Amino acid sequence: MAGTALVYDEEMMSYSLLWDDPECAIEVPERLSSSYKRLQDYDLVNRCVRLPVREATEEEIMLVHSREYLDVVKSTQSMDLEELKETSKKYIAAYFHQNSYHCAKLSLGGTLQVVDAVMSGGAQNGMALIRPPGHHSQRSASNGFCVFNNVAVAAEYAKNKYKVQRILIVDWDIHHGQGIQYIFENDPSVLYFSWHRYEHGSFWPCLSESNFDFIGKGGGTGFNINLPWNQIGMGNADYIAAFLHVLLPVAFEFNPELVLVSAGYDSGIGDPEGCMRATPECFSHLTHMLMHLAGGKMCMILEGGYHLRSLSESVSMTVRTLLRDPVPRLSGEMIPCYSALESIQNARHVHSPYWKCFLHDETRLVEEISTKGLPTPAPLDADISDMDEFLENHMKKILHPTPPVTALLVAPVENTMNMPAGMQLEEDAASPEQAINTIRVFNQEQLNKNLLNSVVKMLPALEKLVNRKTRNCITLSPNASLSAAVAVQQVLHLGSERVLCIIIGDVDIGPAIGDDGKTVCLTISGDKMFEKSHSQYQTFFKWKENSHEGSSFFYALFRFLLPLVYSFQPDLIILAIGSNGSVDTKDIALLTSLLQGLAEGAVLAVVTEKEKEIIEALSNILVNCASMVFGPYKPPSKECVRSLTQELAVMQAKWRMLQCLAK
Ligand code: X5A
Ligand code: ZN
Repeated sequence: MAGTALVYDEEMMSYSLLWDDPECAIEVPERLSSSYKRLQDYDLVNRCVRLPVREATEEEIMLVHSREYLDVVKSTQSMDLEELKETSKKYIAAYFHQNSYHCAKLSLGGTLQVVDAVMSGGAQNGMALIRPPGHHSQRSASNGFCVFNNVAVAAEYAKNKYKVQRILIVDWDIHHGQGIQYIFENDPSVLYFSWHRYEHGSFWPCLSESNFDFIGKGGGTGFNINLPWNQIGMGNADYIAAFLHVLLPVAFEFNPELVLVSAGYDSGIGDPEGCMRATPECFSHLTHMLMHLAGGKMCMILEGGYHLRSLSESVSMTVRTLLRDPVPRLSGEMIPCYSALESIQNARHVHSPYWKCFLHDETRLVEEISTKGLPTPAPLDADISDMDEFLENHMKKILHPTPPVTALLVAPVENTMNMPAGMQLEEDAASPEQAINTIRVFNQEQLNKNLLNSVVKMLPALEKLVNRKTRNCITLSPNASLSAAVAVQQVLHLGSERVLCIIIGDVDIGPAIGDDGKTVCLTISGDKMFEKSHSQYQTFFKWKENSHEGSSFFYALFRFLLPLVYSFQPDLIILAIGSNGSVDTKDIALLTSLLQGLAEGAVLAVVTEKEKEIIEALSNILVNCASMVFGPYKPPSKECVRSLTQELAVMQAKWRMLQCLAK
């Protein structure tokens, strides 16, 4: 298994601001060393494949930049202080030092090193800890501390060298990467997504083309997605909603071959520029979701991030997730704010002519109120007097030891399947008396010997799952939905407080699941359902692919399933898969993999014994080494959308992440 590449070199700390300029003073060399130090403290550096930096060549720089601009930057090497100041003044929010040119070449070269590692298969994914940053830089201009546009050059480089046809750039820095936008605005092979603090145009760089209605030009129309934040204080729920309702559906429809992330962390809590409140583990979730695109080929390229502790914690969470450690549970209430919903609604509306995933929901514009000239809101986090201390406590709270076992298999001894490396076979079994006690709530006729046998083997595994002795578990059963019902009851008994149960396929359900407020049960079936009680805790929709050339399940995932799960925030997930033909194995695999981002990966998959293909696919997902290729995806059929939309209406009043219209 190819791992995670990491580029870092202290050489890129050898330039800094030489004069007084409050705007540029935040971009300090320690941004790099403190991030690296934190990675070391978490013992993450050792687990990465270290790559050396190199200087980018002139030819590489000129993939995006003009000869004239390159010569200007080059000439700063031999300038004196006054000349450096003069040159810096020609640009907006830029500064040069005699080592700027050298460091900018290392920064870009380091970026290309990660791209090479990921594209050649030397690494699955990677991160470049570099400075100067790049996303504001333009063909012939430095801007916003950026000299060369690292990510834009990386995209051109990947297109030329590896013949990549579709690249997704995700810019989660809190500033608009207008440089990247300008470079690719006509180019349909690069899909650029940026969210940014905007405040109706009053926040730097104060450009009208940063608004949601700039969607690209010519052949590139529809391939530029701007999500402006019109208020400060956006947090975890807002960022996750933006991914679920705007970026991910389009990204899956686009089906990139490579993902580049302009990974700026000024969008995190405590940052003096962004004034947002997303906590470090939010970046784990964003990373985890993006890992399902492009067969996992993803390069994280550092951009901004000016609160050293927040930056370094968020960088660490990103790298941990690239290394496939469990994703911590998100903190805070999962309710997006009104202003975030306005932005999301508007972005979806302007893109609905170009992306079929948006065709099925009502979209309309929210009236824009200009707050230009109004006083800026009071600084946030006044409630957090010491941000460093807050972050230290916060990280202690959310980070837990990784369970010693990743995946546990519960199977009859005569099971002949090939276990993937890393999967552990459950040896313990409960006594038949214990099992009978546990399942006595069931009708006697449902209790046959085979079911009893599988429950006997499942009970000790549930204990290990609840007590984090294993991260996840897969169990084979003659009747998946009955076993799941037993499991729900048992994990609640063992102390789980919020259990999500998803049943796909057969709906031969035992006693009602989900009437206690602690359980949400969702059933997905291709057939007409029997009548069953229906509430905000028990829901079902019909799903059937009408062809086998590509599936459209991603629509159900992002429009319904994941928003529901993110609202509910389960501490354990039970996924029951009965005999079915309505949801493709690949889609069940994608669902399982995405669900691992919740409940710290505590997923119990209960699969009907005869579904060999599904058992094998899920085992590979759960042992955590499969870099599966999902997709390509096609737009959903009207029929599937209809059933899902009905459920949405019932559910979204309670589960607020489902909402994607402001009013
Ligand atoms: C890379 C980055 C910010 C420039 C802010 C200027 N640049 N006010 O975050
Ligand atoms: Zn920034």
